[in-house]
Amino acid sequence: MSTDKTYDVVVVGAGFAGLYMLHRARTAGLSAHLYEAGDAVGGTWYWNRYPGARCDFESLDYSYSFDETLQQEWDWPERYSGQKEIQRYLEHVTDRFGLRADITFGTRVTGAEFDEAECLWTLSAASGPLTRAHHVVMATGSLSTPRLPDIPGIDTFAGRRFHTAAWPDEEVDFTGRRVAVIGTGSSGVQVSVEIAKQAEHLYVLQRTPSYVVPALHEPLDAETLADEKTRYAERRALALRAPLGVDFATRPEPTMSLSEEDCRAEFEKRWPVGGAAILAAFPDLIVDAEANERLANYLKDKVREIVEDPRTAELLASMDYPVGARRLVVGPGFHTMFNQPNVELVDVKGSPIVEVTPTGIRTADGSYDVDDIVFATGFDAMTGALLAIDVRGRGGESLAEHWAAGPVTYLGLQAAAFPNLFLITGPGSPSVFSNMVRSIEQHVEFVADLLVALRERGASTVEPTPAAEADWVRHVNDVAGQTLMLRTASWYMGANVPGKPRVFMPYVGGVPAYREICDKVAANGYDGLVIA
Ligand code: NA7
Repeated sequence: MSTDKTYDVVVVGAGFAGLYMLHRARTAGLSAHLYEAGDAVGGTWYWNRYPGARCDFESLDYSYSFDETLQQEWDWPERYSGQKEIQRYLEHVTDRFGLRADITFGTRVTGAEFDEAECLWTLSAASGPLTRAHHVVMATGSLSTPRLPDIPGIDTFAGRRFHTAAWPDEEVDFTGRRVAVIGTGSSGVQVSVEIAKQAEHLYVLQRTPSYVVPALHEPLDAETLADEKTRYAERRALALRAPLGVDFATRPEPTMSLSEEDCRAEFEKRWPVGGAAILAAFPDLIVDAEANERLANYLKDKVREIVEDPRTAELLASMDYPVGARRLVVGPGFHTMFNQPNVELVDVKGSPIVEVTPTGIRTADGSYDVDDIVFATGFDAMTGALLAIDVRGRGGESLAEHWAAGPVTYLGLQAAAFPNLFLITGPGSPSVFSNMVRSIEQHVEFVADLLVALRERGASTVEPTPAAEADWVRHVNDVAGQTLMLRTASWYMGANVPGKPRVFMPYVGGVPAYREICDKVAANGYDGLVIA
């Protein structure tokens, strides 16, 4: 590949963020190109094609809002879309806006180096230099670097081994097989429910139990969909005012102003609706420990109601942290699944995994012979994909060096000494603590407007001041400290990756508060950013 071409913008990653960024850059009249490691668009929704992979927000919310015709013409067949449907939607968006011609697939960007004299980034892949660009937008995803745990003997296993986030293209049949699923986060919960339908025996290995809620998985018939579409503008407007970027009709009163009975009645109303609505029942559930405990107790009681075996129920209900401090898992059918005779919960907190053997898994007090192991063991979240690229800014400083003590950014969008480098849903943005698509649209629009402002000013670089970066990191931490989010270790703070610095990464002040801050920054001529 030649490096002769110099683009205004190069985008890395063809998920929701990268596709929209490419579109906005082109509409702003900028020359732009996108590199994608996979062979198709989709990002998260391209890689996570395990059975049961489904979005935990309704598609009418988890979809682009920037184009009225697009949202009117696209018909979501189900309320919560599965992976295939979301992938189909993103393929449609790619063709509808003519983006494909500006995308190179099958190319993993491995390096990005800033030349201070020329004010240009050079992007490279393992095969060598790719191209040059004035601006680089990393749309590499928050949960895109899968993690295999450091369990001794993993490579000795003689059966089939899968990771939910690197699932094979072809259908995998589990009929008649003994299967172990390691992990009970969103992926483990979803995949287990599907595997249990086929497997002769399924062991679900649980270390930390999750709060799991149902979801109203139902087809959207033509009439319902048409009705929803007439109210799309209102739905989108409400979403912009909602902390999670989805309107859940949160009651205005603080939880503890109601009796326990009235709270339970509200939770009970929301339980069959499913999804994160229950966590948004009252405004203070993630802030007030007593309020949170009411919800926690309600959710634990639900487990005991559903799961017949009392020991299994107690293990599934043994959460010792606030609801929402780890990602609430939307997993219809998960608890009921444990009433099937072929499904068994294995407590690997009480009896940790010691090793993987050629025939299965050995824990401190047992052995489980299996044909297949499914690792639903999560991601190096928020920084993994960025640090997998050798990014070098001013003075040759690497992003890895800049983030040695944990990721630092201004607004989650830029890092000091990395001019013209932008992150979409980076650490310090609401990203994983919001409806991703709402956050993505806001970030992309902010960056696109900024690029236009640079062009209008005839400026060649933009980067945050170290002071603005430090202030933002402090603010993100202060906001998290006012919630219950720090009361347990989680991937939100890098705790699932040995050696990763513990820094709370998402901005949890809510999508509207974040947007207001960004809007003010822009209105003040881009406070905190040096434009030169
Ligand atoms: P998560 O939520 O990070 O879940 C990973 C799970 O794997 C979690 O239950 C972990 O337990 C478990 N795990 C990881 N390593 C081990 C070992 N060594 N032994 C036992 N169990 C282990 O990832 P997901 O893919 O489910 O979901 C990620 C996000 O994607 C989700 O929040 C949605 O936003 C979509 P642990 O908690 O570490 O005790």
